[in-house]
Amino acid sequence: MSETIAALATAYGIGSVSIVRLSGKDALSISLKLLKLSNLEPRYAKLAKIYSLDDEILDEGIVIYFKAPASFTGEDIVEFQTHGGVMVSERILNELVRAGARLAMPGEFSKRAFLNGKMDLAKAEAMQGLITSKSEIAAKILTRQMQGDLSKFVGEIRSEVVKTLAFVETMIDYADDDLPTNLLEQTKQMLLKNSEKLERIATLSEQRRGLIDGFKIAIVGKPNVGKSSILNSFLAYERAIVSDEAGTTRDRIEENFKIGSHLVRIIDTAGIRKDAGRIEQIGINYSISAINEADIILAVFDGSNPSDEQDKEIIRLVSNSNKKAFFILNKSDLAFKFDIELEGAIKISAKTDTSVVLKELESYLKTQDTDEIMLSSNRQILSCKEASEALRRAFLRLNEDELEIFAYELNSAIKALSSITKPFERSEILDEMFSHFCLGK
Ligand SMILES: Nc1nc2c(ncn2[C@@H]2O[C@H](COP(=O)(O)OP(=O)(O)OP(=O)(O)O)[C@@H](O)[C@H]2O)c(=O)[nH]1
Ligand SMILES: [Mg+2]
Repeated sequence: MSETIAALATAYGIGSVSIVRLSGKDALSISLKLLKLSNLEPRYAKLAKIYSLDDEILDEGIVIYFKAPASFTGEDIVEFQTHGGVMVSERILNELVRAGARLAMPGEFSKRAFLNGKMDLAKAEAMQGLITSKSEIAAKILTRQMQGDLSKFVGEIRSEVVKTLAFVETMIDYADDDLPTNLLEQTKQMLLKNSEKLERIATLSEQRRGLIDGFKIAIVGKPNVGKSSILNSFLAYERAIVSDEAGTTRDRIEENFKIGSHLVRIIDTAGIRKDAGRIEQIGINYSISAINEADIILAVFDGSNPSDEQDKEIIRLVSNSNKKAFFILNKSDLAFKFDIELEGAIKISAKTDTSVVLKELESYLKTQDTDEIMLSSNRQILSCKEASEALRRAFLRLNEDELEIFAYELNSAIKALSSITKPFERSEILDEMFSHFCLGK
């Protein structure tokens, strides 16, 4: 961490202000060179001219110096608030590099903050999740998580397990007696309770990944049933080509839009295509992959025609997927001829109004909102599952009176729990984790 790193901290593109961030032991001296100043007062916003090393003026902006350790990374940081757009900040970055800094890797500022003890891993991941979160509720949960909710939750379970382990190790070392029965019972309860708690939070978080990543909704159905018409109606513009020719949509089309407080991603697929009496495998594959990827499926049928084999295939695929699905009988402006009873099916005419589908989606998404703690990365989910399983195994060992293996399982649980918040020894795991962070963060 001896190098001084620099990066654009705001999004790359047009905006009124850009922030260039510099962190490391030479941050101040490098900045002073470009500012032609002899010093900067910590935590004071200073309006200053920024020069190149060749004395050319690059911009005039606000400069703020955060003296170590009272900064985001725990190192000296200087932030340059420059005029927005791409060119000004890029020129300043180039000069910072010429003056001795190097360009930061994605997540490198956060990684330094972590290594300098400014935040634990749970907080770092909550911060990253917050930046990319796709729903108001996720933003709420993750803000709380940054304040330490998840660390507290994990810490409490960890300390209960540590206490038990300490006690058991003493028993193994110093006593031949059996554990007192009331304590044994208490320990068993603790193991089961915490194993369930961890399992629950992992499962909930897995099911609700969409809160952070954005729920994916796939529109599937055979050709010509009105899938693209529904997409266009949702987006309120002609995004996809609609025609009475079966197989109009060949590629998959993806768009983001907001339903209630959720930013969702909707996928319009090519559907199952029939070719010379043979169901084309490629069409089926399109539908299957969209169904697998999606959190929610809109299975569309043409209500003005009797069902056929292809409709049945869609129903089968959707039912087997175990995903949340809405059945939609489209073309309700025409005479109704569909002959399969689909529970809860929504009748619409994409030509006139799809708002009832949006309402159903919105109320379903609302049911996914939660006030509970959520794990914001797969890494956290995996660690919680590992800890939960280790506690369950520990419970079984205790039942069989195998105290040494019991202690080993408790250790595994503690290790898994610690990995959520506390340092990993293996630096490549850290590199892997922080590399998914934004540049300049
Ligand atoms: N009468 C009526 N026609 C509709 C309705 N919705 C769609 N259509 C018509 O059905 C035809 C097919 O619509 P699309 O939206 O292209 O259907 P699709 O499912 O995307 O078709 P592919 O892309 O070929 O798989 C077009 O001619 C639409 O105008 C509806 O509610 N009522
Ligand atoms: Mg289409």
